Amino acid sequence: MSTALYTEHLAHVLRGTETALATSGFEAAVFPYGSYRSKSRYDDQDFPFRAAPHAEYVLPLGEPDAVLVVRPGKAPALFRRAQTSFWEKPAPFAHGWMLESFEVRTFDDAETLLAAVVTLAGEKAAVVGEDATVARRFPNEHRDPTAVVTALHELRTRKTAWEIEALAVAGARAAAGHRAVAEAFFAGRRSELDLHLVYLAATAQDDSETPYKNIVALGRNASILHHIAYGRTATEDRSLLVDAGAPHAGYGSDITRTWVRRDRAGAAAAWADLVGAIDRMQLALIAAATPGVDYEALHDSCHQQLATILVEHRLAKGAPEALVRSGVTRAFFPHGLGHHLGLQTHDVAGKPRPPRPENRYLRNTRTIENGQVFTIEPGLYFIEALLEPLRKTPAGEQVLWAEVERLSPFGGVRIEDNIAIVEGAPRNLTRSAIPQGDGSGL
Ligand SMILES: [Mn+2]
Repeated sequence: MSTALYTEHLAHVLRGTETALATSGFEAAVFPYGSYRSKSRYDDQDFPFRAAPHAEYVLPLGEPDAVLVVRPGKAPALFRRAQTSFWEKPAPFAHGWMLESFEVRTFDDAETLLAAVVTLAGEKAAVVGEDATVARRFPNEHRDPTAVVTALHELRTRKTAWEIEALAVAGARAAAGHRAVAEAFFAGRRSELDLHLVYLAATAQDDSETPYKNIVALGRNASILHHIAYGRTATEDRSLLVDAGAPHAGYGSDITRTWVRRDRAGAAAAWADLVGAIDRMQLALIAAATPGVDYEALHDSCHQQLATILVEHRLAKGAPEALVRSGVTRAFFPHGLGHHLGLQTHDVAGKPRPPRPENRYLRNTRTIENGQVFTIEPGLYFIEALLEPLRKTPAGEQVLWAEVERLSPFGGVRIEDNIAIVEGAPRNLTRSAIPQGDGSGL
């Protein structure tokens, strides 16, 4: 990745931070990376470390106990702890060259480090992040001031060229895992746990390093939207849903693929046809994701198109508009079309206003703009907990239950790509690295 792109990114972030400070009466910003957190006060084990996104936005260091201080017109300062423990040693920072833009100070103990942070930051510093050890050194009204936090989150909704590159690299890394899992699945019977481990090996990730817990679901388990209780035994299931990402420089990809082992004119063939229809719809929705389009309108359009697919695949009957109005499409597709993506899998500030009540799980209500990165992830599932109540209502008469029964063993389909809006057009960061189609092959 280009050093020039990062230099440009850093200048943009520092400028944005300075503006956020100036408009809210602060003269410096303090961004702690955070510390290890205990799993339980009765235990001495910690959760795997996750660095605070506000600090990572400036420098993706990923290091516990480090603190950044940003002051207008000055080089940003990085305060680090010297690594003196003989118990453990963190992985070296993979992008050491980035440190050239920082004034780096190293301290043997936490107390001296914090005192130096307070001194350099001065009396008009805003501290942004959850690290209580650092925050309590500053007056209450200086901790996470709403105006500063809101401005920084707003800034993060429009990615720099460097961030988009990082997300593309994170996507390519995840794609290698999706490819390996698909190959293992097509080669023969495997358990969900086994496929999960294939993914980790192919992406060179430890489980705690994935941006979010992998979802690996065979057969009916694909109807569990966040299935992470992996089965330990190989099954005869002909369908597989994998929702898994990978990190790069603090940024994480978020990709879902649905695969199917076809059979001759049996239910698996019908299922692959349905996956193919969802795939064509997903690509059409991506093509329609251009600046000025309201993301919630895209979500609504998805429901309209899903209704037509339900009718065409003989899962429901009647007018598509009626299937949307009566809530039938929502029983098959209960989640949102997508969310902003960045340092956080569900990135900040994607929802400046709540969605309409019928779209309650939608995480993106922004108008699409240049620089945004978001997912487009339509799905269709056979979820017992949603279909059973539907069956008992008048709207349930529009559903063709025999076909629902026949396809239920395949669980569900979700197809998720990561999209960057660049120069007025959607750029798919995912498709060139991992195909989808009807899911019956790579
Ligand atoms: Mn997602």
